[in-house]
Amino acid sequence: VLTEIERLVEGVLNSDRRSIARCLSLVENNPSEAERVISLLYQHTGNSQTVGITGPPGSGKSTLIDKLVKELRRRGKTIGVVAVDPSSPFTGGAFLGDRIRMQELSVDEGVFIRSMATRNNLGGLAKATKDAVRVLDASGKDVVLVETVGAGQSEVEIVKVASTVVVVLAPGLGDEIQAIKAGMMEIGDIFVVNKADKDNVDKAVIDIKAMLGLNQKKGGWVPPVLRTKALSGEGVSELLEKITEHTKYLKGGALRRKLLGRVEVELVEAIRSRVAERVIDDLREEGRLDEFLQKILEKKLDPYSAADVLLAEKLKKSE
Ligand SMILES: Nc1nc2c(ncn2[C@@H]2O[C@H](COP(=O)(O)OP(=O)(O)OP(=O)(O)O)[C@@H](O)[C@H]2O)c(=O)[nH]1
Ligand SMILES: [Mg+2]
Repeated sequence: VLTEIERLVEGVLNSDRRSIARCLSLVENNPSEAERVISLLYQHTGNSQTVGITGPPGSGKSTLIDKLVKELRRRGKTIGVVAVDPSSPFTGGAFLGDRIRMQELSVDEGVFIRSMATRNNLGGLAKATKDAVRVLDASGKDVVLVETVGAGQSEVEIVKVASTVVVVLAPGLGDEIQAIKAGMMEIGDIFVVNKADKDNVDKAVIDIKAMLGLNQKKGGWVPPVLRTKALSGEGVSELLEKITEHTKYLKGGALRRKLLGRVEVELVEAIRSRVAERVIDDLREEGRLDEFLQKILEKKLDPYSAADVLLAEKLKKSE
C-alpha cells in the first residue's frame, strides 16, 4: 500500500497537475513534509533545462517569460514557471498583469505556472524555490523558468537554482548602476536589454559590454548582450538560441563543476540545520534553553562558546 506522500510523488512523476500543485504547496508551507517529498523525487530530477530570469523591477521579465513560453510551446516543449516575488512593494502594479497572463497560459496542459508567496524569509524562500524547481523538473517539464526580482544580494542568490541565468535590463532608470550593486553582472550568463523600442538602448548595450569586459575570465563562456522588445516578441527566438547554446556549453564540462559546488553548499546547509535542530530540541526538552539564552543575554556567556559547549555535550551523549 502506498502512503499519501508516495501517491503524491507518483502523481508528480506522471505529470498530474493536481499532484504537482499539492506538492508545490508542501514545498512552500511545510518544510518537513517537503523534505520527504524531495527525498523521493530527487533521483528523478536533473533532466529539465533550468533558466533563471532576473533583473531590476519592471525591466520586463514577466513579459519576456510570457513570450518565451509561447515560443517554446511552438517548438513542442513543456514548461514550468516559478515566479518568485519576495519584494512585492516593487511589483504591486505588475502583479495583476501577471495573474491575467498566468491564467491565460495555465489553460495549456503543457505549461505549469506557480508564483511563490512572499511570507517566507529569504532563506526559506530560496530553499522553497529550489525545491519547487525540482518538483517541476521531476514532473518531466522540458524547461523550467524562474523569475526573480534582482533587487538585493539575497534575491540574486535565489536565481542560482538555475543552470542558465538571464539578466534582463532596460534602458534608462539607472538600471545599470543598480545591476552592479546587486551583483548581477557576475551571475549573468546572458544579458538582455529589453524595451529596445526605447531611446538609449545602444548606450545601455555598450555600458553592459564594458562592465562585462572588466570581469571576464579567459577561456570560458562569454556572456552575450542581446536586445529584445518583449511586448512585440522581437528578439525572443534569438534569446532562446543563446539559452540553448549556453546549455550545450555547460554540458561540455562546466555543468558538473557548477553542480558539484552547489551540492556541497546544500549538504553543508542540511547538516547545519539538522545539528542545530537536534541540539536545540534537546535543550528545550530538558528545560535548559531559557537558562542558556539568559546567560548569553547577560553576557555571562557568548554565543560561540555556548555553541561549543552544547555541541561537545551532544557528541558525548551520542557516543
Ligand atoms: N516599451 C516597452 N515596454 C515593455 C516592454 N516589455 C515590457 N514592457 C512593459 O514594462 C512594464 C513591466 O513589465 P513586466 O514584464 O511586468 O516587468 P517585470 O520585470 O516582470 O516586473 P516586476 O516583476 O515587477 O519586477 C509593463 O508595463 C510592460 O508592458 C518592451 O519591450 N517595451
Ligand atoms: Mg514580473
